[in-house]
Amino acid sequence: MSVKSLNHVGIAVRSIDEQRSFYERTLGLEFEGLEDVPSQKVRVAFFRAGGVRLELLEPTEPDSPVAKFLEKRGEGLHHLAFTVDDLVARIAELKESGLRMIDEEPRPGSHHMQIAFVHPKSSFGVLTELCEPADE
Ligand code: CMX
Repeated sequence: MSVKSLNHVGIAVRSIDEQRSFYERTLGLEFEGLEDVPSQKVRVAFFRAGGVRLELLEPTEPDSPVAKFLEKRGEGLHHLAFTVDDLVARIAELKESGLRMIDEEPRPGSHHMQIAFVHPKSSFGVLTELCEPADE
């Protein structure tokens, strides 16, 4: 399998409003907008950093995976997301090679992407997301 590119870096935050000006004003990154992702129980803010995005993730429910993460580890790097072709086939390859998938089939993510997560225990402690534009 080969990924096409690093799509975005996910950062868990308690409050997007509190952190937005650091990324937008202090670092001068382009703010691309806010989105609710009900399937993941998060609200996200995107910033463009060259060819890569930063995704700030704020939990919207106490049982959101990001709420659990914040409780356990605090704010900071949450996941890396890589763009792939044919997500269904990539998931099958990873499962065949013995990796533990959180998502065994694609599910909807932000930015009109279909996504699937590899369990961090199978990716050396780094939560890894594969994503594919939904209309491809
Ligand atoms: N990065 C690295 N390790 C992580 C992690 C993360 N983001 N989140 C959890 N873990 C680790 C925990 O520290 C824990 O490790 P230890 O057993 O060594 O303590 C282990 O994974 C299990 O974690 P847990 O707190 O017991 O939580 P759960 O098992 O309930 O869930 C996980 C963990 C990764 C399966 C869950 O967070 C998940 O399904 N994540 C994928 C979905 C997601 O994160 N969505 C939000 C982003 C959506 C988006 O980008 O749109």
